Amino acid sequence: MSLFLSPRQFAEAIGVSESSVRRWADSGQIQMTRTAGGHRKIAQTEAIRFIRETSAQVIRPDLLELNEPRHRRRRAEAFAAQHEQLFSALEQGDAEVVVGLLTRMYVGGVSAASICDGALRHAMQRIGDKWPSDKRGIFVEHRATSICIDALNQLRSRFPASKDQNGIALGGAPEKDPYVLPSLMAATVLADVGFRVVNLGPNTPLDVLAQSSLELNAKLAWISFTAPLPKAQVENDLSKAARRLARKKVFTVVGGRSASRFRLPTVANLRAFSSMTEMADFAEGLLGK
Ligand code: B12
Repeated sequence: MSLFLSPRQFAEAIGVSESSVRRWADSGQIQMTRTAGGHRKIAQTEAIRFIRETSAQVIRPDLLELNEPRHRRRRAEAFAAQHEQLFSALEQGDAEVVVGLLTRMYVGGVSAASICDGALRHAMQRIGDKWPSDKRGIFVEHRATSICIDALNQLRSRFPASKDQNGIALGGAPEKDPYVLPSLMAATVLADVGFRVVNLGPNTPLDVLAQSSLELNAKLAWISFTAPLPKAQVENDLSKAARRLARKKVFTVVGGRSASRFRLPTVANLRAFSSMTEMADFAEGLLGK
């Protein structure tokens, strides 16, 4: 929500002319502030004070965004309902519903990063928590993972093709890390931002990942850590790979639920992010968006 109104918005909200509002501001009856760009604005709290004190009649409450809390509550409720539906569909193995929900969210303006960090992550977390390691749990977990893989690939097919020939991103999860979804999510998010992506997936030796990134002239190489791998080995492999990539000015981006276990090497082009959203912001910057 914007906590400020333009003089015109305020004027329309109470049914007066914009010049009246400016006159009140000049005579100090209502306070205006200036934005960084030099535009005059009225804080919502100041607008409300003025209306109360002068008994001005509000004819367009929507312009004052006074209905906002209800909108926000409705939006939060809609989000919660979508999260719940996604969890049930994944738990019950209903692939069509999952694809439909993700598509609706995306078409409704939710970024791939928010879908991954929000609904998808929470649903998979609940599946992991609800089904501890018994046979039924393995079945539900594997089926849900497989549905998510299909759904993310279908979602990606809806993104416009990248026109930036230099914007290649390549990545995967390290050797002995079997997790498919985290790296696929990174690929999906980077494609949404506009990169051309190559996802090497789970179980990729980091020297192979570095070598392939250099061969393809990638701008960014992501590494997703989920499995609790031996610290010393990972730190050594990561340090070598990140240094190699940094020499050619490639950015190494690391993340994943076990990434914080490792001591990261001090390398100029290495970045660690805890969410897809943070990575997407950084990646947009790299593409100059
Ligand atoms: C599916 C699953 C499996 C499947 C994986 C199938 C496959 N091929 O992918 C299988 C069956 C292999 C499996 C095995 C095991 N699993 Co498991 N698994 C899960 C589960 C349910 C979902 C994982 C997933 O895909 N999540 C979706 C991802 C995308 O979410 P995320 O990892 O949180 O990622 C987010 C961020 O970390 C970040 N991120 C991730 N990667 C990256 C990368 C970059 C670059 C950036 C910027 C950000 C980023 O963004 C993501 C979106 O927000 C989780 C539960 C959970 N909470 O996630 C347990 C879970 C991870 N597993 C767990 C365990 C214990 C195991 C096993 C040890 C079980 C066992 N007894 O054998 C084995 C270990 C396997 C191994 N070799 O390490 C534990 C881990 C506990 C811990 N602290 O280490 C969890 C948390 C379940 C639990 N609640 O206890 N598992």
